[in-house]
This record gives sequence, C-alpha cells and structure tokens, in this order.
Amino acid sequence: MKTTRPQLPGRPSRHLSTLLGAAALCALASSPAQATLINYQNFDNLSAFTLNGITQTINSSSQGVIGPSGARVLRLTNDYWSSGSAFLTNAFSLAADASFSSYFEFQFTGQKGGGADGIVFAVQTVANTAGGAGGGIGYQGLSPSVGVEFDNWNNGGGDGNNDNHAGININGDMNSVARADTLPAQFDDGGVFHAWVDYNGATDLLEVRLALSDTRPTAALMSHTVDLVTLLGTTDAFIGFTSGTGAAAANHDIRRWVFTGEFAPIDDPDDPVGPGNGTVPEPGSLALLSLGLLGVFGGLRRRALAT
Ligand SMILES: [Ca+2]
Ligand SMILES: [Ca+2]
Ligand SMILES: [Ca+2]
Repeated sequence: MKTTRPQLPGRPSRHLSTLLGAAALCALASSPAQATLINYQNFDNLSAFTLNGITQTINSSSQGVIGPSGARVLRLTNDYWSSGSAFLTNAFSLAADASFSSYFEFQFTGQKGGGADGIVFAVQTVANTAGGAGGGIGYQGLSPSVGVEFDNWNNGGGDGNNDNHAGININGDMNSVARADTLPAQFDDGGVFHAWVDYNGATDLLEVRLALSDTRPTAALMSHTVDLVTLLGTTDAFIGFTSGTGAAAANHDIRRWVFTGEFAPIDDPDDPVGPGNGTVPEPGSLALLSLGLLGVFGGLRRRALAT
C-alpha cells in the first residue's frame, strides 16, 4: 500500500528523481537522520561492489551483463558447478540499533538441467567471500551471517523436500530457520520476482516479502527475530547477493536493487526518494547528493555512484 506524504520544504521534486533516472545514488550518512540510500535501477556500473567467484568473471569491466530485458543486470552465476557473490565494498553500520529496508528484483533464466540453485540476499562481516556451490547457493559456510534464500533445487529435508521455496538462513547453514514452501510462482518458469527484506533494529524483526509485481505485499512471507549486531559480532555489515549452481544451473540475475538505511519499507521502487516511500532524506543530504551528481564531489563519493 502506498502512503501519501506531504511535500516537505526543500524536498526535490519528483522530476529530480526522474532526472536521476537509472543513476544509482548513495547518500552517505553524516548523521543518523540521513539514511544511506542505494538505488540501482540497472547495473551499468558495479564499481561499488566487490565481486567474488564466478560473479567476478561474468561481470567484467565493472559492468553488469545485458539481461533479458535489454538492461544490464548483476548476473551472479551462469553455468554449472560454480558459486559467486557481489557485496557492497563499503560496510553499512548497524550501530545504534540501525534498521534497513531493501527491495530487489530478480529473475532466473537459461535453465540447464532443471534450473538451480537460486540466490541469497546476504549480510555478513566481510565483502570478499562467496560460499559453497550447488545447494550451498554461494552462501553455505559464510559465518557469521544472515541470508534470505530463494531456492529452486530440492536438496532434501533441509529444503523441506521442495524445489521452489524461500528461507531465512543463519551463519551459512542451509537448514533454514524459517521457510516458505508456497510461493506465488515457480522460479524455474523464468518470471520476474520482487522481494523486500526489512529489518527493524529496535525489535530485531527481519521480514521477507515476495511478489510478482513491485507492489509490496501487506503480509510478510516469513520472518525471524535476530539481533544482527549480536549475531555478526560487529556493527559493520556487508550487504550483497550470492548464488551457486551444480549439476543444474541457470542465469541468476539481480535486475534492480534499492536499499535504505532505515526502517522505511520501499513501496515505490521506481522512485525510492519519492513520496510513495517512507524514505525522505534530509534536505541537506539531498543537496549534497545533487552536488555530487554535478561532479563537485570526487573520489569516494563518485566511487559510490553507480552510473
Ligand atoms: Ca529447479
Ligand atoms: Ca536447494
Ligand atoms: Ca533451501
């Protein structure tokens, strides 16, 4: 459900957001009130990521590959017996009970041998590792960590004997602590899926939603209570995606990704700084953002921009 927010003084118009278009923005937080915003409407530029395993080979030249729609995607895996991952190189701080909300769009195409093994949205303590191949989905063995898996291969009881499920996993263990066995469609059918992962740092509640459109469902598909700072043993969280393949494979693509460093569920992924979302950056951070796009800021900031 979209909520209408009053236009705040100093907020940029929707036109500015449109102007920014496919540009990925990263408003670096300078105070708790100014949430980090990461907005990849495509993956023309992967320079903010650390790519690992096969993902580094697939996405050469710091650019995603052309996906089925013609836009560049972050392709995590594309062939048999491999694992790979992509994590943002800069840590997100979970200090002071920080929360986050994230939306991503993904698609599995080019199935080989029935399509496997899926993707995982992962939070861990380093950026430069990928886990096990096959049923490990590039996540197995990453510890400490939390992962949200979208799994399209039945590896047995740990998968609920289900070749089309989602799960919440802890510390690289593929036996999910929460699992959803009924999903809106089969991953192997090659359609586009939309997922939301929201973490409330005050209540420690992690919620996952999944849909076939970018309208965020009211009800969570699954949830789990976990204090991420305690689990990770640090406030530095590295956020990204993993994938693995085995005797069956597919192209596992992330098509879009929006991440905001506050509990602000992303109801309007096309326009994440717009009035449809809870995220309303402070006027100051938006001014910095605009200046950054005009090229006044170099170095670090530019490195964080993904176009
Ligand atoms: Ca499959
Ligand atoms: Ca599996
Ligand atoms: Ca599983």
